Amino acid sequence: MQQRIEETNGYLEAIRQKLDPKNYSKLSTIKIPTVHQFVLESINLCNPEKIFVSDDSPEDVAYIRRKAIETGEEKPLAVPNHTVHFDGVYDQGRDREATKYLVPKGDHLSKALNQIDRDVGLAEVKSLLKDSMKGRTMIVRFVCLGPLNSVFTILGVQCTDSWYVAHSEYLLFRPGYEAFTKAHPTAQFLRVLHSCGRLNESMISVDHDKKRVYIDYTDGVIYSVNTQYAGNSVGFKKLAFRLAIRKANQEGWLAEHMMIMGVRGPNGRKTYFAGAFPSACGKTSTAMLPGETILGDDIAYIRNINSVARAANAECGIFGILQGINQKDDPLLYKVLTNPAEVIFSNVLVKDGKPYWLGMDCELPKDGINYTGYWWKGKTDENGEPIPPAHKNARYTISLKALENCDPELDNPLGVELDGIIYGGRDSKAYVPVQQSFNWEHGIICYGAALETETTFAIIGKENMPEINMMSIQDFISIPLGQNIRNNLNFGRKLVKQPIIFGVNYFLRDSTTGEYLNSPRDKHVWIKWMELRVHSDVSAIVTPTGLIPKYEDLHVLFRQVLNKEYRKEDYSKQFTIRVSENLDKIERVEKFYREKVLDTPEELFAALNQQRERLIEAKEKFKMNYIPPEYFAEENSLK
Ligand code: SPV
Ligand code: MN
Repeated sequence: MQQRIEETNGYLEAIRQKLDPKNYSKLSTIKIPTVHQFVLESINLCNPEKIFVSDDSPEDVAYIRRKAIETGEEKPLAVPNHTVHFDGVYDQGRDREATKYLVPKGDHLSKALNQIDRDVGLAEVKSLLKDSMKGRTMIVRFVCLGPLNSVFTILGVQCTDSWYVAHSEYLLFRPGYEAFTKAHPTAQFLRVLHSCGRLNESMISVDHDKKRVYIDYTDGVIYSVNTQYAGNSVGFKKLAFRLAIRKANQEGWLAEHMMIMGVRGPNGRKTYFAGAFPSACGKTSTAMLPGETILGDDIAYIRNINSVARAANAECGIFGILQGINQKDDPLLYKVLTNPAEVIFSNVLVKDGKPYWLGMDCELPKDGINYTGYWWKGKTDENGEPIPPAHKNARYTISLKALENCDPELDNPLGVELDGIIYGGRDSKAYVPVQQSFNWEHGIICYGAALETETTFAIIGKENMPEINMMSIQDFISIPLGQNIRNNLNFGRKLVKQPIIFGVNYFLRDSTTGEYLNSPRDKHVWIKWMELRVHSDVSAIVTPTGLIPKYEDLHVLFRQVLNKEYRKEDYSKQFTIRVSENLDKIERVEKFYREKVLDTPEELFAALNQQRERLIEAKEKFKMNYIPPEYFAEENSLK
């Protein structure tokens, strides 16, 4: 104890030389020596001219907002409280190549994960961070992931030289300063050190070839440098998520890339679902379906509380994709994006103080300012390719509470009881639009672990490449992949009441014309069907890949939810079981887990094998490769 106090004094004493009395006082109110140590080491490494410690007071929040504009990291737009931020041309998404785990000697991560020797990586990233804040201010911010004062709470501290990053965090995370001041000196917390690196006159990071995002899971620290894109720089989003997955693994809970929503059923009933979808596969748009409530759109913590699965949102805001958002399909979000609630737009087209994005259902201006600077229709990049007016991955950052349909349980320290879990990929060929698993194990393995998707613009690199994205956390997982499957299997086995697992696929295409078989709005019908299934209000048809809806039930729901006449032939096409495509999928999944994952549980191969056998049996029985849903029998009776 004596030694710890001396150490505390040592760090604080050294910090005192570098901070003005006001900022020093904010920091010294916190009694956690490791906080002081982290701040001091960050100062010593990055060498900022000034240090600003935010205590989350309204003045501090307003100051951060003002500085973001004063420095030019954000520009005000015509609507009050709206700003725009631009990221560099090479910094428009999460950067898989630049993002690596620091692996200490003797430790092994799955081959599928990008990694580097810890000593080598630390030396590299620290050399890039050296003096990176010279002449600038380092902002120290405290956040709370999950509701405050809750079993879900994880504390975090970030040192960054970006006012935009600090501002975004106010919208995205619950304030953590007060919790830090009350925490025990030995409290555990996550740490993020970020620097934009060298900036050009437009305040954009220029050294993109030296972009590095390194995750030191040994010490719970994230280093991010020469990048501004929020997915790489707002450390508490996807980067801390990786550390949360590790913590969850050690402590027996689940940290998931999932939205959480309340779905209304008959007689005022509300049922909570969590849903995992890879980036840009419909996660946020599902969570925001009109008439339902949104509790989270990206990261869910799920715990076993009294043998029931309960979920909380790690965040309290949204960093969402703008492409395709319009007044007709997204009325509530559109309202927030056009009214004076606080919004940070990024990588949109700006003309006369108004933001524009792709698919917003209005004519876009012929010129303006975008992520490439001044833009005009016909502007091309260095390869002669036309530059779109706004980037596909243009985003908005808002607080969830700005939305009228924000769920009232957002800050409930006990989270909400989960009745359903959804896995959704981007699969043009095999899986039907919605199906229910036979049981927990089948759902975890055949929908979760087998989740495949085609790559999208949310990640830098080639689009439309099929790949396995286990439970949609492949990009974020920092524990052996097989272990993650085992954790999920075990989590369910300890529950008295297991959530029902569903698989959805919004991207199924016609096998001959290549056209999508569903409209984006159909997902609302699927979710209402899932809600009814959770309560055993409708029966289902048993197919080799899962339980699918009956035509009659969907017909009613299409009428109720979308006021649309649902045609039998559309149902038949959408819910036809495509045997060879499903067998190919099983092959790919099996190959991935045999070749890339060393610790795959045998149960995974067994469950895939059973699915294969069911498919082959059906093919032989009906003597066809495409089996329409009418060929399969209804489950015997309601559960
Ligand atoms: C995603 O891409 O999954 C996002 C945005 O939610 S990012 O912060 O980039 O991860
Ligand atoms: Mn996400």
